[in-house]
Order: sequence, then C-alpha cells, then structure tokens
Amino acid sequence: FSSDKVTVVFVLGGPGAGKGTQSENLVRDYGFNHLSAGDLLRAEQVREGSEYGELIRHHIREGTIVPMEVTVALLSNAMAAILEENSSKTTPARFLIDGFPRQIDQAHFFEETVCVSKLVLFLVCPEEVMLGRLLKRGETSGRDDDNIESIRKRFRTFEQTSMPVVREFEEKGKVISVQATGSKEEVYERIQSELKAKGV
Ligand code: UP5
Ligand code: MG
Repeated sequence: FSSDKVTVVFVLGGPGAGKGTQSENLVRDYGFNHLSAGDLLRAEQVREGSEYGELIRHHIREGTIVPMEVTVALLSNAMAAILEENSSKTTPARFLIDGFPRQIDQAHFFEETVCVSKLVLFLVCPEEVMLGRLLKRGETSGRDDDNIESIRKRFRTFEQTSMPVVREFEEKGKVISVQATGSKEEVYERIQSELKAKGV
C-alpha cells in the first residue's frame, strides 16, 4: 500500500500493557482503524477450515511467535478489506496495528511488502503491573494464555524478541514512549498529550 493511501501506527508494549484498551480510545477519538494482530490470530485459530488453527493455538499458549507469513497475510487482508470499504475517501486510511511487529524480521518483512510505518506508540509498563492486570483479566477472559505459566513465557518473549524491534524503531526516531501505569484514563491523557506534541 502506498503512503498516500494508508498511514500506519504500530502500538507496542508488553503483555497487559494496555495496547488494546488504548487503541480503542484512539479509534473513538482519532478515527483510526484498529487491527490487533493477536485478535486476528485468535479469530483465525477458530475459523472453520483454517489450516493454521493448531499452529496458532500452540504458539499462543507457549507465548511464542506465530510464523510471520500467517500474521502478515491476516493483517494485509484486513487492511485491504477496510480500504475497499473506504474506497471513495480521498484522505489516507489510518491504521493502528496493535501487538505487531514482535520480531525484527517481521518489522522488516511488513515494511518491505505491505507499507512503511509512520510512528510507534510504545506503552512502558513494569512486569508486576502487567502481571496483576493479566491475572485479573484471566478470571473471566477465557484466553488460553492468561495463566501464570503462559504469562511468564510471554514476558520472556517480549524482553528477548520484541524489545529489539522497539529499539530499532527508536534509532529511527519513530517511537513515542508513554508510561502505561496508573488508571486507563491517566494513560490515555499521557498518550493524547504526546500525540499533540508530535502534531498527530
Ligand atoms: N487494563 C488495561 N489498562 C489498564 C490500566 N491502566 N489500569 C488497570 N487495568 C488496565 O489490557 C489488559 C488488561 O488490563 C485488561 O483487562 C484491561 O482492562 C486492563 P489490554 O488493553 O488488553 O492490554 P494488551 O497490551 O492489549 O494485552 P494483551 O494481553 O492483548 O497483550 P499481548 O501482547 O500478550 O497479546 P496479543 O493478543 O497481542 O498476542 C497474544 C499472542 O499472540 C502472543 O503471545 C503471540 O503468541 C501471538 N502473536 C503473534 O504470534 N504474532 C503477532 O504479531 C501478535 C500476536
Ligand atoms: Mg491486546
């Protein structure tokens, strides 16, 4: 997709940092289209006839990363569907892509084959805060990975595999870092003032 058709902002941060929660706020107030890579994978996992169901289930439970061809295909199909719906608009469609890219090669592959991102919103949150949120959500979420074993594995993958992605974008000057502790409202206020400062 060319940059006159789409604007992409990645929303990154550890498991439970609040990527989904804050993306919904931004959709409501800024007219972004929200694509959660994790939600797209969970939908594909249960889609009848999907050949990737077992593969996705395994990676999600183990907190490891699904092969990028699967995730990038889901993302670019979802973007194409939204663009098709909005084909009469003349301004670029704006996408928030939450929870992707999680590995350096995914970032490179996406930017080479789909489109180059404009910004990265990075939610900074200590593990003990994220752990508390995820265990609480796990009481009702039904998510296969909201249990202590999977959460520990997700934290490890985030530190070892996903943080290098954030650092690489930081070197390119694309990252807006926001403290993601405190209430949902407090975090959102910080995000809004950072975006304003960046002229978004
Ligand atoms: N909450 C949020 N903000 C709060 C606040 N300020 N104060 C108090 N509570 C707050 O929030 C998590 C919980 O905390 C919610 O209950 C919320 O109400 C509360 P949420 O907004 O859902 O946080 P988020 O960062 O989105 O957490 P999530 O669990 O979705 O993060 P993950 O990164 O772990 O999950 P994701 O769905 O992105 O990925 C899941 C798995 O899919 C990965 O582990 C991986 O196996 C696979 N995957 C890939 O392989 N490739 C990809 O590209 C993407 C995913
Ligand atoms: Mg999420």
